[in-house]
Amino acid sequence: MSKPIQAQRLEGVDKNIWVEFVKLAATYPTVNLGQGFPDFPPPDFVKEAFVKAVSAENTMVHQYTRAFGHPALVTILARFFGKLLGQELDPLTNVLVTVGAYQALFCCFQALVDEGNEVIIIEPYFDCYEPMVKMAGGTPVFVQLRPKATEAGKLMSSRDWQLEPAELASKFTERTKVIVLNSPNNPLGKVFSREEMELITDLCVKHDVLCFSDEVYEWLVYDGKEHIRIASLPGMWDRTITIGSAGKTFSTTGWKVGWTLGPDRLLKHLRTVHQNSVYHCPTAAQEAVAQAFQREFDNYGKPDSYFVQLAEQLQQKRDWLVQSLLAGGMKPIIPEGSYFLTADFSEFKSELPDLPDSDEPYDSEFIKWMIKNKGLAAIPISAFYSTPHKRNFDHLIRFCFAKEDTTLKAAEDILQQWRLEKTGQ
Ligand code: IK2
Repeated sequence: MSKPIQAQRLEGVDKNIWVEFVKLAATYPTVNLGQGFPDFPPPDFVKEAFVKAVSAENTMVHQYTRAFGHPALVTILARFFGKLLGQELDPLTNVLVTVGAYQALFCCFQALVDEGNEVIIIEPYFDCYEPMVKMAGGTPVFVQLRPKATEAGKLMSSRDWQLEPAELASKFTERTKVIVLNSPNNPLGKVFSREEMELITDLCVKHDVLCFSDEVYEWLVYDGKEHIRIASLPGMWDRTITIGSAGKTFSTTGWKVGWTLGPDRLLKHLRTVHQNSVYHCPTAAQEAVAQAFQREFDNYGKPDSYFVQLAEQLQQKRDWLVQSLLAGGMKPIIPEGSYFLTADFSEFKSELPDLPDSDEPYDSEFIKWMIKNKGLAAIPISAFYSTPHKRNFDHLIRFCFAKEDTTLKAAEDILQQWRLEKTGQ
């Protein structure tokens, strides 16, 4: 008998929504509101920092740097986030630089989740959490954000999606090792309130559970909403790993610079995974991100701060897309943060020819049809749910509004034209 080729840990984790939908959007001419990246350039000071890094007289910027983070970057990250977390951070032991937030997440699960451990994931969730838990040998346990009924005539907000405290508490068992928190959340854009964070904190402390807090959209909060860092709540620093992304922070997703912040007792195990996998991240991009953070440190909270400006810009883009979708006949859920907006497309259900034999969720079929027939790309919400729940919300699709005004205008035109065709007016 021939030997099995595939390692068992890859069982059931081979499909990936990004591989499939990025390819589709590239195959057909589309206005791409699918994958979460800005199609506008990063600010000049960020681009200049990169150019300066590679043209610097210090030729060592072209060589390996410190495995766990370029010294200039870990130093400024420790200063910057130490202030925000109310915690003295040691650049060498409390910060680890990674290949984007994606590798940060991978290090967390590989380092701290074992066979038999349960990991609580809040649905809808950034899709990679589930396969990463499984590859580490753990068991994902899902708890849903439940949409509350809204007043007639009022648009739903991501704030209306809430955890049921008793339901959440029931998921914590002796086997629970970690809860994953993502605020602002991808895909809904929900920004968890202090009360919701306190509920999670109490349960983590009571059951001795760790928290992986994915905060890649930390600067992208709207309408004066506050981003709360769970590691800053009493009792949480010592049990939390905070994950960040320069891609989302400086509109440079292609640089793939990310980081984790946390106590040495946790980070030392992440360093073991890191040194035995990628070992080290590109030096020049780290140097540029360090310079960009230094500039933001000096401008913190001021009108010149990119973090302030980017949130203002994106709030306007969010509002534009909300109006376009409403005019086009979809019902948007207003996000309080992130790059994303989720919309109900139930009114369009009759558009698609019947596909009785398809075992694919309806939202996925709909987007494939929309890409091919209308030239507009989005991402199905079913991709952000576990298999048993995928069909419960397949009347929703996710749009990315971190796009040039010309892209948003092109999307508006498509929706308008589509509406005209539907209504015949
Ligand atoms: N965590 C979350 C919540 C993310 O959204 C991302 C980036 N994903 O964006 C693609 C999309 O949803 O369209 C990451 C982590 C990974 O971040 P990075 O690019 O720094 O690896």
